[in-house]
Amino acid sequence: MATSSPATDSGKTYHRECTGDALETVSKHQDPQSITLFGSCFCPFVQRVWVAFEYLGIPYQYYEVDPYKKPKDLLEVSPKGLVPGLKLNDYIPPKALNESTVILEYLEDLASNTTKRSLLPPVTNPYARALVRLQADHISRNLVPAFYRLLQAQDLEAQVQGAKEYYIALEGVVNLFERAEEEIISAGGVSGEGERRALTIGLGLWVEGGDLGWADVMAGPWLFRTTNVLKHYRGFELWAGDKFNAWLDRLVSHPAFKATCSTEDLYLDSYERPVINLRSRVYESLCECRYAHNRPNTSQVANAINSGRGLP
Ligand SMILES: N[C@@H](CCC(=O)N[C@@H](CS)C(=O)NCC(=O)O)C(=O)O
Repeated sequence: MATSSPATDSGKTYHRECTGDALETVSKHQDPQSITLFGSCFCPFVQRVWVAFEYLGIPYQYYEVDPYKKPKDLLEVSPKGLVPGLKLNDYIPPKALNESTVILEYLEDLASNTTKRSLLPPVTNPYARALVRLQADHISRNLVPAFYRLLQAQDLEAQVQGAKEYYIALEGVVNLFERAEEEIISAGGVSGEGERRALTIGLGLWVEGGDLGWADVMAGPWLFRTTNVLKHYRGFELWAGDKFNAWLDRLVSHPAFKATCSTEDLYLDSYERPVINLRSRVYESLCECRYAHNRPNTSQVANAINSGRGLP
């Protein structure tokens, strides 16, 4: 369950370069391509998009940026200076896209015309697609904000409450996965293995024998950070359900996901700054001050959660 944060700030800060498997992937994606992915090694919103590039087989050049410094080339592709951003180099002049969920939709459309891969159930099964979108909606509106509320909760009471809310959000994901499996596969009177396999398409790794799906990509980066960042800073343990754990194992070891993962230290170091520093009221007022002067290196996500606003 929740515990309070480590008492001291060791001064670690976010990394500016990937490590481990992610670094290897970056090194394979340095040549110019039609699409440049503006990413940051620690960012879960970037990881979402990055996993989709890998899974859908869309060529890209990876370009590491520091979103807290707001370099000009990042602002050109993402008006708020948030990562991820895409630069679409085939247009003259180049065009741009931002917002992880919009980018995901774009990549899905692109792949349907090129690599023919997809993270969603086929268009011939609109109800299955809608159920997957319900999962994605819950992940965006409940799971991701609950993750940050727990991570940024400072006193023990708020952390316990945050942990409860995060469990409830996780349970909501599981219920929606179960619903899709039940309604699309189990209740359909499936006659053979071939039909079962066809129906699992796009339902994601929750279903045994399934492949990576839309909701896996939407939630995966935060689930992964639950196993390292939330565990380390909040003592948060995921419940021991066999099916849940088997799903999570399949997800974090899926080649497209693994290819985008840095080593654990990168995530622990990168989240120390908001987590520990926000404990101190003195630092909180400094943060406010930086924000008011619109200086970089104040997280828009952290500010939104602190003030109860929706995520940027
Ligand atoms: N809604 C955005 C959120 C992206 C986001 O918040 N990215 C963070 C890094 S994880 C960022 O760029 N932060 C810079 C800042 O807060 O100024 C999306 O889904 O793409």
